[in-house]
Amino acid sequence: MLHNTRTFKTHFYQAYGLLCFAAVICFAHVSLDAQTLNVYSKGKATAIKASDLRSVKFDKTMTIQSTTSATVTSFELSAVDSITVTAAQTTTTYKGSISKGVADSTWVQAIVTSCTGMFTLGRSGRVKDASGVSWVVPMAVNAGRAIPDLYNPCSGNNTADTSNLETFVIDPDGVVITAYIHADNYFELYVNGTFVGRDRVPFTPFNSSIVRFKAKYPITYAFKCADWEEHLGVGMEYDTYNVGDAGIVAYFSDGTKTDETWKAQVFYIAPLDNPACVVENADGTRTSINCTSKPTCSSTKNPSGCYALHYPVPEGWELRTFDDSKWPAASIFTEARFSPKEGYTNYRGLFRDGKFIWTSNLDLDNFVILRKTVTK
Ligand SMILES: [Ca+2]
Ligand SMILES: [Ca+2]
Ligand SMILES: [Ca+2]
Repeated sequence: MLHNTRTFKTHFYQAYGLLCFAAVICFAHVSLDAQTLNVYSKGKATAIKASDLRSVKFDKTMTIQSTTSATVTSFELSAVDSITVTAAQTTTTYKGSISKGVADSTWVQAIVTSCTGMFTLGRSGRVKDASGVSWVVPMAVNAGRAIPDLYNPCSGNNTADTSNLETFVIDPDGVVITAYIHADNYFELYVNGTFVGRDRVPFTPFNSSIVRFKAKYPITYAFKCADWEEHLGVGMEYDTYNVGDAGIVAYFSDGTKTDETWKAQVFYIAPLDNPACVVENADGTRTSINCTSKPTCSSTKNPSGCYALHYPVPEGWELRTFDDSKWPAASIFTEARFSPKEGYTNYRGLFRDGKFIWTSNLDLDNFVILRKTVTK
């Protein structure tokens, strides 16, 4: 019997302990609904969902019968390297909500509607999670004031007249600050809880923005940002189903700049072959850093096989009083990785030493909020 089968490794005994073992192993006595039996044989892994298991029989072979079909899977015991039981990921495992496939409704979000350069119309979409709740992707947009472009390839260089730039008054007794912002692809800026404005171009071309406002210290900056997408709900773009990347750089004339002192939290992660790669921490933070940025659902151009994770935006995220102490620090990326376009490279002097920031995952984290409070 099995005890004498030396080819089984320690893993097996972990699995073995979970199973109701006899000549026929009956799973009715153990709750394996959320588990998967993995059999590793000759370097190849076979995964069987516990819910699909009818029986497992050991003789000289390991024979697995399915509940859903007449399928019988057999392994030569001498060729089995190990057996493990892993917890399968189900919707109930996550604080985030899981959707699968592309949006079931879409609408145009763009302000710019035509362009002679590289132009992709910005569309928004709605995807439903398993419980039927709708999520706007890549993020819900504030349809208010659009910030002037510093640079927009559609309309030519430097479309903002900085001498006549309007000053948006947030606090009448505050100081006047000018901000320069270059985002891949879209941002909204909130200062001291007030919506200052939004990026004119949600998707491409890659523009940059300039905005002047009056605000009083301590000043809380909050960017709501999206890596825009064409295949809405699955985080991919173009006919190639490319996984798009993101990032933002900004400099404020009071010396504030984007850097690692900002906080960054993700609210929409896609595309994923399996949401199990996303780590959710007890403090409510999460990271997709362990997830591949080249999922199979992308490389096989199969958006219907892609998953996404969505998280609700907490009340008051833009306010000075909002507690972001648990949020992860922003990650810094090199210029080569971020690959800024002319909206930045033609105006390096204005952006000074602002750094390229995002959450830890520039590829899969598509809706991100970045925050920083400056005290003077
Ligand atoms: Ca933009
Ligand atoms: Ca992306
Ligand atoms: Ca992008």
